[in-house]
Amino acid sequence: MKQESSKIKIDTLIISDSHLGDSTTRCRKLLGVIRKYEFRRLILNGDIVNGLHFQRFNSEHWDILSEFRKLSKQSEVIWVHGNHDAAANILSRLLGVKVVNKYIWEENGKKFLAIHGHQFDRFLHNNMIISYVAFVTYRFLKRVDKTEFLVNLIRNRSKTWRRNSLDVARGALRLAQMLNCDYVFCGHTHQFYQSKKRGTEYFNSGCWVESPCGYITITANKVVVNQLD
Ligand SMILES: [Mn+2]
Repeated sequence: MKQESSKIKIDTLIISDSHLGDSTTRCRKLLGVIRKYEFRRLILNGDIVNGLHFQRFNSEHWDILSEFRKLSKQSEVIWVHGNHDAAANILSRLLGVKVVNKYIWEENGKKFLAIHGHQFDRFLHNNMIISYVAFVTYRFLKRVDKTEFLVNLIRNRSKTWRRNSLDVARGALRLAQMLNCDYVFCGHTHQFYQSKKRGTEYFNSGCWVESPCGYITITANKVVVNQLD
């Protein structure tokens, strides 16, 4: 219990797109963040694991999963389904976490919504095969190009990527307004992004497989986007 007191107290921690099983996940940084805070609620906002490829998990990937298991005994841990979370239903029982398609909670008079965001990605839905090829190519590039020069170039130049980021924000804001939510949180695009529409605020929590990586903290309705190198 000595350790607990040194932790920063927050209401909610949101992370997304850790893609555990991918060799590029920033595991140590992610573990550092999970251990730095004391929270009542941890939202794993999708694409936490990379499909069903458990053989690709290294010891750090497993460490993170066992941390989730530990946390689920003392706080609320919610796993929101992402498009790469094929393993969520299997793992959730092991970890003792709840798996949902979207999650709504209320606190301090405000209503919050967490949803991964692939539901609003029109390109992904209309071009399943192209999307898959693009994803595999992108992952390959990330593996061979250690400097991430090419990956960043593609990501920054690609109109599709930018449009997806806007699509997701727009779709998420629309749903949040339908559900009378004040805040909506997504992942999926791997890009930090914030926007606001008629009083509803949208936040994208980025990812853990590229720089910058990061996460979102909420304390007394104050939302902070934290970016790490
Ligand atoms: Mn996704």
